[in-house]
Amino acid sequence: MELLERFRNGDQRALARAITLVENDHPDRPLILADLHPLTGRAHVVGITGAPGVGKSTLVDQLATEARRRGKTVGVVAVDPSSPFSGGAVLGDRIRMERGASDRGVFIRSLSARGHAGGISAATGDVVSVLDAFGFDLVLVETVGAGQSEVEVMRLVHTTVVVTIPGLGDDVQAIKAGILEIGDLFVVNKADRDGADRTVMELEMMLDLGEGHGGARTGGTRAGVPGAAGRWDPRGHHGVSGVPAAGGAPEQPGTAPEQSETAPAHWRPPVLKSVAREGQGVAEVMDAVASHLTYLHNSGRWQVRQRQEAENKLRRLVADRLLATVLGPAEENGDLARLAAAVADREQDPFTAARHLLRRYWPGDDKPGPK
Ligand SMILES: Nc1nc2c(ncn2[C@@H]2O[C@H](COP(=O)(O)OP(=O)(O)OP(=O)(O)O)[C@@H](O)[C@H]2O)c(=O)[nH]1
Ligand SMILES: [Mg+2]
Repeated sequence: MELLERFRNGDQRALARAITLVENDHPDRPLILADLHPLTGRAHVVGITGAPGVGKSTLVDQLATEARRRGKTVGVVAVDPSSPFSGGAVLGDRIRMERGASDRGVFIRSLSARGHAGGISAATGDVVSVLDAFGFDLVLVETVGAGQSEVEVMRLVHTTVVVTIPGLGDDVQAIKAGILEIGDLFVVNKADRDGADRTVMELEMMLDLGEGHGGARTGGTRAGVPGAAGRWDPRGHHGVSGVPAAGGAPEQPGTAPEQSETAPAHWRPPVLKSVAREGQGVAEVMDAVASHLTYLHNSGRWQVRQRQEAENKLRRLVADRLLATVLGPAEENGDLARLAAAVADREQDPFTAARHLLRRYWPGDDKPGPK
């Protein structure tokens, strides 16, 4: 395919086109993703999430700039729920106007949160894969927290940055409710406002309380805080359970930062302050993001995660295929609607109706037996 050839040669217009095809579920989508698969698995994918207006886009913008300063190329995906009418291209245009057009090491894409057949997380995952395949060192994913779909989007990433602002007592409660588990690092942005230190303290306390419960994605107790001055907390050096200790070489050449001998086998999310609008604290956030990547490699979590993601993908593909095989024809010839009506009218129970559909539409001779 000519498009993929241009893609592999680093043509950003081919990249944009590939994303559009994949995002819109074009018939070539499986072909494109299959073809690009060998090129994926190298980017460090970082999610930036938090309540509306806390400064995520500003921070993403600054992080992208900082990454470029460090010689890394950056792809950005913004899942933008606030522009349902325009399809959410606002942020991309803004950043592109500010710097993107002249810098080939940055690429920004907005995704509308609506209108994706397989759901926003699947669409985001595909776009992340395409950016990964294109060769960006860092892929930043901005999404508004903390609904279920955002949590799903955050499962796609290696490192989740949760952004909050001072004085949001309720926000801290919201964080406690769900986001605490998925945050690999916390940023109190708008630290130019009163109460930033207090919010940092509250978050630290909650993280200390949560220690021992383990994180949803890190999967172990969280200890080993990279302190404010970048030192590793000695708590990070005690016993490890179930995870190979530090020292393993990174699986993915070219993306890991300098391997640190002292990187902990446990990760306790650091809490940092920033004034994203002024660029303050951004380098420290970038350092923490890089430290987390080192931790993922050294602890063996990177590889575990890659396999998990591959398994999830396989499960989803098989499930989608089976659903389409069984329900596609049933939908077309009205069987599904007819049976649904029968169930709704209490003429038939849903179990019998489901068995009927499976017997009739399951491919091959090995029809599923009665259960
Ligand atoms: N005072 C102050 N304002 C900031 C800071 N960072 C961002 N802002 C402002 O906060 C507002 C929201 O910033 P965005 O970056 O658009 O926030 P967001 O979280 O991406 O917003 P949504 O995508 O709509 O959820 C803008 O007016 C920014 O200029 C900061 O550090 N201090
Ligand atoms: Mg934003």
